[in-house]
Amino acid sequence: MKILNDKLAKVLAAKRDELKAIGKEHGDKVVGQIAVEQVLGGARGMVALVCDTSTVPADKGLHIRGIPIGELAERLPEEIYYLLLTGELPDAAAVKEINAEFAQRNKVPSYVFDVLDAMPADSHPMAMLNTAVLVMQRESVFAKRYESGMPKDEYWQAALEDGLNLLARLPGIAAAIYRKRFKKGPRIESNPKLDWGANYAHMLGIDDPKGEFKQLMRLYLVLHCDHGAGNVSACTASTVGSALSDLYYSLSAGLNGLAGPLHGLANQECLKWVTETMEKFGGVPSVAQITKYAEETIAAKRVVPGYGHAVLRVEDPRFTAFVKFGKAHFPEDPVFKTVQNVYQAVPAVLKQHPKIKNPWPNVDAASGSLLCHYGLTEADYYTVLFSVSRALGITAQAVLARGMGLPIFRPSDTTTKKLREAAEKSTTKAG
Ligand code: CMX
Repeated sequence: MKILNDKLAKVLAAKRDELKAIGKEHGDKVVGQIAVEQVLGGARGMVALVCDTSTVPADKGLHIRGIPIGELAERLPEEIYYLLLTGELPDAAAVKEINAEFAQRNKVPSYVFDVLDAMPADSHPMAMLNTAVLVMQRESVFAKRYESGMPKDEYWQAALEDGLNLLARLPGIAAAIYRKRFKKGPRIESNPKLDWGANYAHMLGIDDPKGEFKQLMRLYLVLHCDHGAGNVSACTASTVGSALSDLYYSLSAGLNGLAGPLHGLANQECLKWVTETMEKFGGVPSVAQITKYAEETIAAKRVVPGYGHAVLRVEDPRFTAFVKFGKAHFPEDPVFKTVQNVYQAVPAVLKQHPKIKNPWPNVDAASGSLLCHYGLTEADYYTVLFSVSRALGITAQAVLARGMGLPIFRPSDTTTKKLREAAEKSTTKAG
């Protein structure tokens, strides 16, 4: 891992100096204000985290290290991992090194499969994945080295070891969960000749004569890799990691957050909503029929999954990239056509409700239709795919956080009474 280690050592040393200098020169300066509605509104818009891996401008969507995600859609997930960590795209030698590391580290301890076998057969695939990650905690290099007195400036190297081991094993674990949970037959051995995404596709066992499903998996793993630090899964993982809990604890914690229907589970909910409309109307529903169904969903005080976002105020570029893939490969697929009709119908419905700040599709609105086309129809599994990808960002953020020496996370709280008193005293309005 020489190339990546050497590069990171340089990048992180510079980053530590930069952060120290900012803190020393400007530590007492004010960079924002907090309105009462933010305190009551899930800390929306409060800047309290430092994250260099990616940004999500509300009017543009995900950028990885300054590069719009749409421009990275043809890249391999391994390249994106290097980019997330170092800020630069890798050359061929660096990609080869990461692939070799993944291939060398990918053996899943057999007790992981014993634990999965012992779980109830109807366990949610996300509960299975997060249990598998957590049960491997005894493998943590960080935890072992911490116990034997590791100095602070080596934390990032130990976190990188844990990150690489986890990323190497996750596809095999995730594929095994798919095959076990949905009775697809025995586990499929990994193929060391394949890249990370293609190997995951191979181990899932989806029939793929033209290699298109492998192509989709690479795209899927790139598009979901990271989304800043404020989202539930990244924020949870970094909070847990800030206590120096190792990546097995922190990744599992973050992915438990991803398993919520307002976050990563929305891809499962979205496909279910789309197929519900198809069942209700007996085929590909018209825009008018979907409009009515969306209105009924909102009237029943439910959300339309795959639409809206806490930060974005435009169509999610990851949705755009998925739709481009569908149009190029199977424009006539009925589920895909329904997703496009949903896109024609739903924003107009959501715009009727001024409280909904973003009527546009997010990443989860189209992905299920593409997976379905290739036979991966089990929607309950979709958040596991999302998780394997998001592990790239979460583990990269952890390496950087340890390398930058970020402190334990400890925001402050207030009581309802004190909030009211402070608000009544304040004469300043946000803006
Ligand atoms: N359908 C119906 N109502 C919606 C909605 C949607 N798609 N999006 C937002 N709203 C509602 C909210 O539930 C909220 O209602 P209440 O005031 O009654 O609680 C109101 O509009 C205001 O919400 P907002 O400020 O626009 O959005 P939030 O930042 O509170 O929430 C999100 C963002 C994503 C949770 C929300 O848009 C949503 O629930 N969308 C559907 C679920 C989904 O697709 N989640 C995946 C997001 C991407 C990801 O993290 O993976």
